[in-house]
Amino acid sequence: MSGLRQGIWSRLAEGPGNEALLAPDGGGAGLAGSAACRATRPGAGLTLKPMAKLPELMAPRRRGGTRAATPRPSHLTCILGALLSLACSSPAQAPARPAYRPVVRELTITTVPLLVKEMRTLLPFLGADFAPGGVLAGKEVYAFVPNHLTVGEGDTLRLTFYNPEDDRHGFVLPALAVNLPGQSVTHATYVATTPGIFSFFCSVPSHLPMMQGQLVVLPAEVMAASAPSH
Ligand SMILES: [Cu+2]
Repeated sequence: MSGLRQGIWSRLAEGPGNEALLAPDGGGAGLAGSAACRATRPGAGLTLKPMAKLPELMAPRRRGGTRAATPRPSHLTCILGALLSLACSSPAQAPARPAYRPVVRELTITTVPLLVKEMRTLLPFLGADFAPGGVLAGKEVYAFVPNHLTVGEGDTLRLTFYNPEDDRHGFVLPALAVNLPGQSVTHATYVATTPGIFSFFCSVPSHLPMMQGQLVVLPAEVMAASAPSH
């Protein structure tokens, strides 16, 4: 045993009752120096005890011997103490994020022709599609661009609609209906008071079901949780 190690053993063995922590069969030596383990033994100070006791302490415990009668700290007590110490030293919980503050969002939506009758010269197959019995009979394909909007609960949406071609459209949301004349720019305001997923669509029947989209209104709690923490 090195001099340093011997010195450590000597100091740890000196306290009354500390021999239990150092006993080879006790397994408590690893915890002997921890604050948690010391906390389970109030008064177990480092008062002097002759070094001559050490061989006796390190000797195998006799079956039914006197060492069994010596009060010993429970290993479970030491472990629980160590865990308690770790829990007490863990950092405090992060402060709660501030509540979401609704914002004003400027959103621009353009109505775009995708497959319309005016394209039959450019795309000859459309002649068959728009003919009676064709897959687009009585319809034309337009789109709102963008057709998916995501906002926060309580946000105010300042909507600007561009309709560059000569057909009329209409933008319909719950509690909102906006007429979009041909070759016009139209403004509207909408307050997203209710969280959820809401479909919007064109009010012209021949443009359905193609011309539609979704407005996603995220709950204020979700918006607060996704906001930067600084
Ligand atoms: Cu339309």
